Amino acid sequence: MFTIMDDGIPLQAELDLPEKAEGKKIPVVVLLHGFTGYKEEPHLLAVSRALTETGAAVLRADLYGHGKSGGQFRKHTLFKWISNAMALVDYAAKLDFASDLYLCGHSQGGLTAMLTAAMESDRIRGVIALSPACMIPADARKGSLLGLRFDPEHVPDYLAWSDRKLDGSYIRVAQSIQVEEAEDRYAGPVLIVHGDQDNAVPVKCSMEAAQRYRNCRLKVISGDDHCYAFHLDQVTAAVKEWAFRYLPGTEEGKK
Ligand code: FER
Repeated sequence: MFTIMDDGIPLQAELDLPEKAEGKKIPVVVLLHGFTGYKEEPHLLAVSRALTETGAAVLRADLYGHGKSGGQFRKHTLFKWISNAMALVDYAAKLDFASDLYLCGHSQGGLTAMLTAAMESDRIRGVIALSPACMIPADARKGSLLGLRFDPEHVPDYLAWSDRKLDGSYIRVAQSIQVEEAEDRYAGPVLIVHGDQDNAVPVKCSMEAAQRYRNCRLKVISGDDHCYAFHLDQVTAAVKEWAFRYLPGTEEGKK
């Protein structure tokens, strides 16, 4: 583990490398976890392994207020996560072995990857969004997050949910985000993977996003949930297949 700083906030990170890098330039994928997630979640490790097996490097990090990184959970926002993602992309771009850069994220991290790719469309060559939580901004505008109702025009100081709190700033930031605009601004290739039994983020969100993107492949995993408890092998197979096609230098069957 090592530290990447983002404007005074330490982000704890790991770099996963292919077994044989052979001193050549390889693609680097920045991998983002979801809400309450962390960089060692099993589905993230599986996706990272799938990518390194194709010959890419993966930079995984705990984002603001999560895992071992700095910041308080209750004070995290999508703006802070976008800033973190941009800092991670900056770090990846400076790696001496880096060729092309990619963003991958799960759920709220998938949404963050989509939003950041739109801002960095000149240097992000592709996006892998795993069960992306695209509905968060619209839900925040409707006054419904985490199964809680609130007045969207009089944002509460915080939402209390389970034994945690989430400040109103999370809601205010989410309300300001236009996901469709980000989808329209990104012309590179996108892979979206989503289980059709996901109770946290409806698969319909990904169907809409896939329609809107100019160049998107949607892989719906039949019978799977938000973190792929049932068919993680199908997720990693979809990621590998897409990587062979869109990450230069990756190879089928490469270890
Ligand atoms: C919500 C539904 C899903 C929400 C967040 C999520 C903050 C994120 C899920 C994830 O990242 O896994 O209402 O509100």
